[in-house]
Amino acid sequence: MEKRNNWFRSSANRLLQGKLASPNGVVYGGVLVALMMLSLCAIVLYQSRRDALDRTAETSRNVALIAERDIERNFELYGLSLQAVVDGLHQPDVMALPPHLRRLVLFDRAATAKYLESMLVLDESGNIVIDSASDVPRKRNFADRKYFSVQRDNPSSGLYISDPFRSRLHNGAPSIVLSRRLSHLDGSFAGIVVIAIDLEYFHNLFAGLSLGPHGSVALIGRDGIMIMRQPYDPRIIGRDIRGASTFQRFVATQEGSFSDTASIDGVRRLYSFKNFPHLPLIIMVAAAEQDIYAAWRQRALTIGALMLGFGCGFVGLSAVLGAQLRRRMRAESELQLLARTDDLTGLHNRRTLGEILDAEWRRAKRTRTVFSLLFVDIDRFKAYNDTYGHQAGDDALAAVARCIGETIRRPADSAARYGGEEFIVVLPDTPAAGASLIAEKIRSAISELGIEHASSEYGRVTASIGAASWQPEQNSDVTAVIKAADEALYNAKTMGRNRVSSS
Ligand code: GH3
Ligand code: MG
Ligand code: MG
Repeated sequence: MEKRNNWFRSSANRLLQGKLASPNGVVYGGVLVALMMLSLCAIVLYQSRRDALDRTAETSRNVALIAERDIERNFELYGLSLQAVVDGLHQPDVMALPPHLRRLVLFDRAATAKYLESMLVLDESGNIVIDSASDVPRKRNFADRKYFSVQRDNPSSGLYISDPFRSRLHNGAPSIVLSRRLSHLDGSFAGIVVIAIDLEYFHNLFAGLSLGPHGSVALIGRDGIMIMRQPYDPRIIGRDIRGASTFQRFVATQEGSFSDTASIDGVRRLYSFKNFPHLPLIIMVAAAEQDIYAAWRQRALTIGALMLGFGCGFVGLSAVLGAQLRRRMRAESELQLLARTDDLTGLHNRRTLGEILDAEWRRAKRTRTVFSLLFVDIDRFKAYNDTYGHQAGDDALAAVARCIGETIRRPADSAARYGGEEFIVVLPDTPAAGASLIAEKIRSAISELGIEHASSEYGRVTASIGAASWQPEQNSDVTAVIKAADEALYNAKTMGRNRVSSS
């Protein structure tokens, strides 16, 4: 468990230091956070758009329900009044009454209701025989009306609601008629009783409803005839919309909601409809999608623009932070490199040499491998300085250092300036023979530089090299190896310089 925790902690640290703390990590992190904020904003806006739709659907359903109840209650009352007339006509006592009393008995106060144009009794030929408006029936014949022929030809029509028509008795006002059949005792047709209702009733009922600038509400017969529609257009009243795709869906189920484009004005709306439970009518309330989403769109634009600006700002800030971090890291690594290298030669400095020796020494001991070290000292360098000047001495030092660096090729090998004109080459995992070989290569490479040195017995800049190795079976430490290499170097010097000597 502890091991697992450690693993987790070190992975997290690696991730933090390696990825998130890197300049690119900061930028990617910023982009990720901005994207997450934008996605969250998009989800919230999408949800509020759906809420707007749901709320509208619910409001439409409620409006449809209330309109339906109002219409159905009124029609129930009209139906009862018609039934009362039918019943009264079967009473010989009532029929024996003088016309004005008979009128009072047959047509109660319902006949004076607002929007109720007239109540009439028609005989089997379609002539008015009893008129709610006057004791002397107006001389009109309605045998040509569809509601008359329907009742005449179908004994079982019951309460029949006509299609809208222009009333002859009321100066062409748009009306509908509710009718009931009168039968003789033998069941044969005796005429009809009708109530004519001014369509103004529906017009006023719908006009009071607030459905948005492009909303609409309509009352449609189940046979597809438009009875009333808001926004009101007299040309639409009585139109047959049986072929419209929306109507097909109205009759498919008792009630429901769906989105569709209206065949009448081409506006896309959310339709809520309900078939009347007791009448062959359908009420439809439709809200235009442009109205439903108008407020939402405004809000979405404002919030979306703000969030986008905020997200872009966040990404920009991350980019600036990332760039700053990159600059700092570069400066840090440059500083680190400076602290580790020797100014003049570009090789490792003495401090770094200490670290390298320490690490390689421990590794050699752990893996029990041979470890070699070369001590390089330029010959007669004091004389060189004296002859050619300090600046020339510096240049020669740098050239020799470059030469040493280029001669050691293995990545594990490293060279450092030990001090003055002395260098140490560390050769891990290299036996004495190999070390001597490399030392000889360095020596000849320095000599081949051909830097003139008049005060030297060789006439050119040369170096002496002392090599020492550590065997795993030896029980000594790194300073002993350095000392051995130094002694070997001393030997090389005493043996005539420009040579390699091994301890
Ligand atoms: P030997 O062959 O015995 O090594 O003779 P040497 O003159 O090289 O010996 P010594 O160690 O006495 O002299 C080293 C000289 O190297 C002293 C100094 O003039 C020169 N020197 C040391 N460091 C620098 C440096 O950074 N720049 C220059 N130009 N000269 C340096
Ligand atoms: Mg020296
Ligand atoms: Mg020297």
